[in-house]
Amino acid sequence: MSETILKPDTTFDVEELRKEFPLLSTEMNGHPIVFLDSAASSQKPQVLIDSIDHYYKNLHANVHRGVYQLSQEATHAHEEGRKRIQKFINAGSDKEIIFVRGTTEGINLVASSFGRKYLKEGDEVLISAMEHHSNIVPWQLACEQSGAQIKVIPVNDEGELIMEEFDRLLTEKTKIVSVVHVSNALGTINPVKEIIEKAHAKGVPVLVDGAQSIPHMKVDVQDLDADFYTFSGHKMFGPTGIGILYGKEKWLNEMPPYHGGGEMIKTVTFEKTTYNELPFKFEAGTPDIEGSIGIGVAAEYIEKIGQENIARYEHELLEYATEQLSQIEGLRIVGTAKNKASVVSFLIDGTHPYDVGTILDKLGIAVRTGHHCTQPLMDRFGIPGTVRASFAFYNNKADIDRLVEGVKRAAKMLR
Ligand code: 7TS
Repeated sequence: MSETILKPDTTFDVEELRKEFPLLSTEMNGHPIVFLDSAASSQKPQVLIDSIDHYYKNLHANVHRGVYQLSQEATHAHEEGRKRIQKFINAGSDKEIIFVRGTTEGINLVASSFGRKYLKEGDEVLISAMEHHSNIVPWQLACEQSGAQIKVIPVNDEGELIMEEFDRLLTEKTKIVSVVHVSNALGTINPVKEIIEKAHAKGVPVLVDGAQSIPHMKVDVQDLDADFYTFSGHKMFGPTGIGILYGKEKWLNEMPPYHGGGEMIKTVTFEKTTYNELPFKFEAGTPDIEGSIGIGVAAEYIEKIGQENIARYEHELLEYATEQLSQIEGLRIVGTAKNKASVVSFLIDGTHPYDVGTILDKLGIAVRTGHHCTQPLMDRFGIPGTVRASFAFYNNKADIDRLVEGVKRAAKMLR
């Protein structure tokens, strides 16, 4: 195993941490797995697996409705998960933490509910050219219904937002800005604090897609002053099927419900329904209880390792990977922003990303290939897609060395 890249003045020991992720000791196609697709979904630590096991063996009952002790205990664990997330992102109140299925549902909720209340013909929704499809299509649906229009902040050749264009596009027609914090395809870290400040100066709220930022850096929603911030459990070492929509209380109180059903009501008659208070107004139906517990466990796990440690270590991995991959003849990195998270997207002259990914798979190396659900961004760069290696704190230098060897081999075979 390679030595830890981090300086010895931290308690972070990557080799020890790796042992906490059972899947990292398995094989793929007869080779010890090199997992470089954490941007799609991260692997899971034993502590999370144990918490889910414990929940189903000891705690399971439906929440918010039983007078009996077991249901009250399940409710307590579920609400504890919410409080852990409130603390994790420093939200002002746990009423502002809505459990959703993931980032996709978080954005759909805002686009649908905010859209119904506030968007009308002639209004504009400002997004960026590097959005994931899940931050494009929900707004297209909202615009179709309201007659509003989408405007797009362009990116430069390095894959950074052109902020002068943002300034120009932010007008009195803009009703909401919805931007990604960290690009899943390029790794660019966007200046969301500056975006929020400028939007607020014109009275415009901002939704931030935090799917790729939450696993890699400290996020403080009050410091950012974000109106909405959304992310997925499965990308932050937590379970699938759960995510968070943070929203400022004042917006969530004004916005109409998204889904209708049990839990989200106060009283129902055939003539009229009154809605429950926050956060339940936006949580119709039996929630993902294992998920709410699990995402809280995952958040505490990240805090225990320390987001500063994670960010610093991953930055070193990114620099090492960038340097090593750049030496391969004919390899071009797509996305060279100054401020980047641990994603390296690349192309090799004369090869197709899919073929490179297939050869890497045979060598036990998991990377993502394709458009990464960012087709408009790929169009901007005039490419069909890339090979993408994305790192988490459980990756090490040895993983990158195996990637570099694999890419060299693929290049040789395909050219
Ligand atoms: N936003 C960003 C920036 C993402 O990277 C993703 C998923 C989503 C939204 C949607 O998240 P979900 O959990 O609701 O599916 N990104 C990726 C990826 O890069 N490869 O697979 C999924």
